Amino acid sequence: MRSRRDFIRISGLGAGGLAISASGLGVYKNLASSPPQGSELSVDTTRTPTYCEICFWKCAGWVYKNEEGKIWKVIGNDEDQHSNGRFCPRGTGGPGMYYDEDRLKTPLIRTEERGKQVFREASWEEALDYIAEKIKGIAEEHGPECTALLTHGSGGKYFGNLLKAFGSASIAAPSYAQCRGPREVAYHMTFGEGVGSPERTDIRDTKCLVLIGSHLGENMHNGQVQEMSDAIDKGASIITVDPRYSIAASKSKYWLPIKPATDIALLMAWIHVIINEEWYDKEYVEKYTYGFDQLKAHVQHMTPEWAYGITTLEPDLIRKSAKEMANAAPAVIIHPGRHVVWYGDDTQRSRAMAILNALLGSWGRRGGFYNPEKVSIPSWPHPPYPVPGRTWKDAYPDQYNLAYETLASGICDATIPTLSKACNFKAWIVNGTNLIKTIPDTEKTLQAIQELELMVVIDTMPMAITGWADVVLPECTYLERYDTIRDSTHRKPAIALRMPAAEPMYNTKPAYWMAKELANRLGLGEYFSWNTIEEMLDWQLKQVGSSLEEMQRIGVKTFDRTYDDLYFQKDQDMEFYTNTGKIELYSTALAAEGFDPMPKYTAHEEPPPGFYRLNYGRAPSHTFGRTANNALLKDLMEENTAWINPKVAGEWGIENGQYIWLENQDGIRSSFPIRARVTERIRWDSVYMVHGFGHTNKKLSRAYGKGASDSELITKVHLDPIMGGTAMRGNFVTFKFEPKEEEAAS
Ligand SMILES: Nc1nc2c(c(=O)[nH]1)N[C@H]1C(S)=C(S)[C@@H](COP(=O)(O)OP(=O)(O)OC[C@H]3O[C@@H](n4cnc5c(=O)[nH]c(N)nc54)[C@H](O)[C@@H]3O)O[C@H]1N2
Ligand SMILES: Nc1nc2c(c(=O)[nH]1)N[C@H]1C(S)=C(S)[C@@H](COP(=O)(O)OP(=O)(O)OC[C@H]3O[C@@H](n4cnc5c(=O)[nH]c(N)nc54)[C@H](O)[C@@H]3O)O[C@H]1N2
Ligand code: SF4
Ligand SMILES: [Mo]
Repeated sequence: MRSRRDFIRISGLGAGGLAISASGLGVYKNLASSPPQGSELSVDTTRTPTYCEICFWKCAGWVYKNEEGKIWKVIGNDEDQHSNGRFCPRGTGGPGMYYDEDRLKTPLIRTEERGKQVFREASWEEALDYIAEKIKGIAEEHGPECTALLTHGSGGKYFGNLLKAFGSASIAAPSYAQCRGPREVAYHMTFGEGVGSPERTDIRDTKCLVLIGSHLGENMHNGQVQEMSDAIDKGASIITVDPRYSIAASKSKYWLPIKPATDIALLMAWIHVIINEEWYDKEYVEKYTYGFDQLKAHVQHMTPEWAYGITTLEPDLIRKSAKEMANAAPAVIIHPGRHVVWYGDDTQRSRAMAILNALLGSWGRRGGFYNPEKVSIPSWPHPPYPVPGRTWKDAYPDQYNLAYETLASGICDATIPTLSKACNFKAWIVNGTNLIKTIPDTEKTLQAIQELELMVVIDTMPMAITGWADVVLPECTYLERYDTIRDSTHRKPAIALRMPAAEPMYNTKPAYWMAKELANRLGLGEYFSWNTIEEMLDWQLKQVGSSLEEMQRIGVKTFDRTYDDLYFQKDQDMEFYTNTGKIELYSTALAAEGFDPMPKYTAHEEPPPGFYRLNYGRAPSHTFGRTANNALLKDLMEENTAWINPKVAGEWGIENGQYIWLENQDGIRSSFPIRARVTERIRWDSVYMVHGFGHTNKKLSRAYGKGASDSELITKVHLDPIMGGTAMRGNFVTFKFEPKEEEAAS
């Protein structure tokens, strides 16, 4: 077994720099101090607290400045459960976002047709007046419900307050229908509760971690990766199911190189073995679950031999890995994954994973899933919100009744007028989400945008989405602003403060300021009745026994748990928030909605001849497309590559390192070439690439044209009938050796 140091070092080293390693990908790099360069001797010892916005793990840290008062580096806060005092490579590179000279610098108003990227600079006064007038007009004509908010990131809370005050409840984040939605629904159906973020997985104390796709180590969610490497050090075994030899696979006792799109067959065969061999937790199943007999009958034909024919995994490997889990139970985790929108039957795949956890008794047990707790921060008092006449859901009267959150793609689709859509949107406020690259089927997203009377985009960088905006509002970076208090769940309830380490550069402003200014212009000032953000935060913090002054000093405050209920107590009687009050192996809610109450395997489309399944994922040093232009992180990885199996590369005559173009089943060719990485680490039937490259906005001087975009190639979307998740892995690519003619000519 490899040591922890071999696995990954997420380090909170002091001055001078940070060693980053993500073994397996060869990302070894010394991130020197952030620009402007500062030496250890010239450190200003004052530090201000923040939490990181480079991804959504929200690690809390400290920002240090150099003696000229310039932001120098960000390191983890030792008190923080998300980071344990150590930032990941991306978080350490955060100052690169602040110093990026390509940032949006002033409000912009579009002067030509959409997509042409011709804007004029405007004052804040003018831009905000313009938006308020437009939105008022749209509300008068179509109702306030026709404005939607699409948001990902901290400032969304303020725009959410604005929108609800205005009379619309259509507020969506792409982290639901494009990410973790199916798993949340599946866990609700099974345990009556979702998984949440950070995930409630007790990886620290697990004896067996089963990763279905989840590529921890490349998926660099900080505390989780640290816990995984600690668990490995303590002897935990890892089982990875992945068609690609991921970093996690390289640390695994069992790697199951599954044929893509067949996971449900494997999961059902595992369930079969665990039930038939009587390896399940009998007491737990008896006491807490509903539907065991139906499940047992349901899986009888789903033998490892049956699954072998589907998954290409040897029956013996299926049995041995099932035994490994059973031996570790209840300290075993079938990891629920996070980006689970794969093939359209994703809620059911997530259900199969949840059922396995239930059979092994890991929910509510040490080394399985813990019961998280949070501090609830009260909202600043405001009048009640008006009740909207309709919402996005009215566009889908008989669908997605089990979706608990709004679907970003649902809003997008409902914006395109068709007879069946009862809530057409006329205005979008888009905050911190690059929808063009984020929602699959870009053509459709653009069609929806063309239907809008107004699209306001709040961003820090000129991205694909800002090019389509009517008004662009430049937000200052997370290092230059106060924000909502982080109150996410964890083993212990805790809060974290973000405050500005420096004045906003250029003519940029924080989201809370923009939302309040817009509220004033829309006659909604009473929903933002605080005078200063400091006044509001101090009031909120005092309600939970802290203060702004205290949080400015300590950054993170951890509280004791209310009850000793991190895990179930022995023989404890439990009631779960499901229809039966039990953990539902047989889902009564799914049955009531007309869906299969227990998961079934159904075959998915195979690649046509000469095509390969398009597979994509994360790189340790980047977050989606938001870091590609970051001067510090670009050095760690400047472009993505297309992983191609040597057998396939040989057939096509593709050399390692050669630039090629990918073209999908619908004839869409990547705008830019991508370098081939010929490697045994990918199955012959798939091609793998990291998401977030191939930027098309020329204003991104470092990222423009570097690598290819998976989003462009994801034109076919399979909707999860249960909750509307947009599955992205049913696309196929082939290889081309020149750009499309029109691009070649230009
Ligand atoms: N560094 C970094 N870390 C991140 C992020 C980031 O941008 N950068 N983003 C964060 C976010 S928001 C999310 S949602 C998570 C996503 O991270 P995960 O939830 O871990 O991602 P997935 O897309 O589920 O998994 C990708 C893996 O699935 C494998 N795979 C592809 N097809 C199949 C299949 O049919 N079966 C199986 N078993 N495996 C398959 C791929 O080879 C790849 O290794 O990462 C988070 N962490
Ligand atoms: N093809 C494809 N599509 C995917 C995925 C994939 O792997 N492949 N992953 C899916 C997943 S798991 C998720 S969670 C979503 C993520 O989807 P998004 O959150 O849309 O991801 P990003 O591309 O990082 O876009 C974030 C935008 O916010 C901006 N931004 C960064 N910081 C700030 C800030 O402080 N304030 C403001 N106002 N803006 C800021 C960035 O410049 C960028 O334009 O994408 C989903 N879509
Ligand atoms: S995991 Fe890394 S990028 Fe994400 S919040 Fe933590 S330090 Fe920032
Ligand atoms: Mo995500």
